[in-house]
Amino acid sequence: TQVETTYIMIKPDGVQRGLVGEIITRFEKKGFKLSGLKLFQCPQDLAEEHYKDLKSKPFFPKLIEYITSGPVVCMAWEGIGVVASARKLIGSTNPLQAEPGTIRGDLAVQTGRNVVHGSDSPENGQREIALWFKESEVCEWTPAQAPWLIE
Ligand code: DAT
Ligand code: MG
Repeated sequence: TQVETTYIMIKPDGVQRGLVGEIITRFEKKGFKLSGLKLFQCPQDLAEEHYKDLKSKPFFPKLIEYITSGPVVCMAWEGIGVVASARKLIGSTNPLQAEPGTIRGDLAVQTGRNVVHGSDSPENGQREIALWFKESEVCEWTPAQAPWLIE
């Protein structure tokens, strides 16, 4: 399994509900490395670009309205197999179907208010990080704990 980077975003409901620390903690505790982090008010055109694959869906206008309705927390997380692992930590799209122990399973009830986004492939991880971050906003660093996580 490769070292990858994924784009994780705490959606406006997660920020409004005071879940920022709780959500970041889950990725930190797992052992992934934070390489980008900011609070950000997403403009309409960026939201549409991010979700461009869903443009034809009936819920698209509401999705864009939701994502732009307040600040989001943008994050880049790096690690071995982080893309698929983060999707497991996040849980199913519909929070009522998400397993207990996952972020959505523990913290949300509705698909339209599912508190967090995670990239669905390493390619989309790269694409989304380039979309949401300037190059200078992503840091290259080595956590002190690295040798205690990866042999
Ligand atoms: P995920 O966020 O789990 O990757 P997705 O990429 O299929 O799910 O959809 C992106 C977001 O769009 C999702 O988090 C919530 C919204 N969405 C998806 N399916 C929906 C539906 N059937 N009704 C309302 N919103 C939906
Ligand atoms: Mg998706």
